[in-house]
Formats: sequence, structure tokens, C-alpha cells
Amino acid sequence: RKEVGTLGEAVIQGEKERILELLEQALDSGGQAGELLDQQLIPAIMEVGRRYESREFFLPQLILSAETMQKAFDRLTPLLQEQAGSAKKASIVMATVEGDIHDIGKNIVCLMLRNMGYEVHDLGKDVPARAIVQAAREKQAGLIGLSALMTTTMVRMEDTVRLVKEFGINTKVMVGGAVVTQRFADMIGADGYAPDAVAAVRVAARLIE
Ligand code: B1M
Repeated sequence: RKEVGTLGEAVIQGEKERILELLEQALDSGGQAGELLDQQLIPAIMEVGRRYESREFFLPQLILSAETMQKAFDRLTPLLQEQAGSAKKASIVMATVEGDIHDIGKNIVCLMLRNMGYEVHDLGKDVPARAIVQAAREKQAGLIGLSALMTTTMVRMEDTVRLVKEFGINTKVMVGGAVVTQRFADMIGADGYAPDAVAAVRVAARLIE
């Protein structure tokens, strides 16, 4: 299995009380925020997912690991934003779809888009399609970004695509999240799909500029 470092191990073990101390140590010894996220925290939560799938881990461990990851991510967010570009670009409305409370991936995508200078309105998780499309109209968003992590909730993405047409607004829709594929995006008539946060930035640029 992939080497996830001390921080990654702490996420896997759900060491919620110790993660911030470890993170400060990593930063003090020269660790870069982006690298700690990409090389330790994200691989660790993916490993937790693998263990959950293979029933080595159960729900309480999954929750503890997610909370540990969230604590570290909150601490890193301002550091990652310091790298942000200057000029404001188009506005983007982001949300995790209704019925789905997974937001770690969405938060990373939001952060990356903000870093590229986009004005991101993050509506949070478990957001009904109507609220998403209304926000897009209010903010005159060029793009709606939807995240879904479950086969039971990805179907909700189609509601947003339909409502965008109904509202008659000129807003593109990009979809992503572990279970989502290009094929699914095409099937529901979304304008774009991105497999990860880096690709999300590329696809957003293609769709709105
Ligand atoms: Co849950 N969960 N979970 N979970 N969870 C999954 C998704 C699951 C695959 C685990 C499993 O069973 N193998 C499974 C879904 C099965 C399915 O439908 N196929 C599952 C389940 C079943 C559940 C519950 C139902 C469990 C239960 O209660 N019995 C429950 C759901 C509650 C609900 O939503 N209504 C639940 C709860 C939770 C926690 C709360 C414990 C926690 C979430 C905490 C949080 O998000 N705040 C959690 C976690 C952590 C996971 C796993 C382990 C990890 C998800 C994650 O954060 N990945 C996950 C296992 C897995 O995915 N294999 C699992 C890291 C993150 C960086 O990746 O989100 O994919 P990801 O985002 C990536 C890309 O996908 C992409 O960029 C990101 C960065 O590169 N991306 C986009 C994401 N959104 C994008 C949008 C874009 C573009 C790219 O454009 C707009």
C-alpha cells in the first residue's frame, strides 16, 4: 500500500486529538500545505475508504477518520489560499447534491477554483436542485459545480441540469465525485465532467471562458 506519512497514518487511525499537533510539526519542519494534502491526507482517506469497503473498518472509524481529515484540512485552507491568483474571474456555484453529505472532495475542488481566482459560492452539502439553480441565477454564475459520492445521490444531478433549462439561465453544469463518470455526465446532459480537483479547474476554464 501507498506510503501516507505520519499525518496520513493519523487520519487512518482517526487520531483527532493529535492531528493538529502533528500537522504543526510537519509545517514547522518545512512541509508544504499542498503536498501534505495531496501526498498524505488524501491518500489516507482513500485508504480508509478501501478498508471500509473490505470491512476491515466500520462506520464509526470512517467517521472518526473523516473528522480527523477535516480538522487538518481546515488548518491548511488559509495556507493554500495564500497561493491564490489576483484577478477575479467568473462566478461559480458549488454544492454537494441533495441527500449526500460527503463534502471533502467538493471542498478541495472549491479551494482549487478559488486559488485560480474564481469567485466560488459554496452552498455546502445536501443541497436541493432548486436552491442550487436559484443561487446560480442570483449570482449570475457562469458555472454550477455538482459533487455526488453515492450511486443513490448522483441521480439528483440530473434535476439540476433540467432546472437550468427550465429557468432559462445561461449557466453550464460540471459534475464530479467518486461514482460519477464521463459517460454518466453525457447521459444526464451535463456540460462537463472532471475526475479530480486539478481536472476540475481545467474543465471550468474550458466551460466558462
Ligand atoms: Co461515505 N460512502 N457514507 N462517508 N465515504 C463512500 C462514498 C462509499 C463509496 C464507501 C463505501 O461503501 N465503499 C459509499 C457509497 C457507495 C455508493 O453509493 N457507491 C459511502 C456510504 C454508503 C456512506 C453512508 C451511506 C454510510 C452509512 O451511513 N451507512 C453515509 C452517507 C450519508 C449521506 O451522504 N447521506 C456515509 C458517510 C460518510 C462520512 C460522514 C463518514 C464521511 C464523509 C465526511 C465528509 O465528507 N464530510 C464518509 C467518507 C469519508 C467516505 C469515503 C471513505 C471517502 C470520501 C472522500 O472524502 N474521499 C468514501 C469511499 C470512496 O470514495 N471510495 C465513502 C476523498 C475525496 C478527496 O475524494 O470525494 O472523490 P472525492 O473527490 C475527489 C474527486 O471525486 C473529485 O475531486 C475530488 C478531489 O480530487 N470531485 C469533483 C469531487 N467532487 C467533484 C466535483 C467536480 C469535479 C470533481 O465538479 C463540480
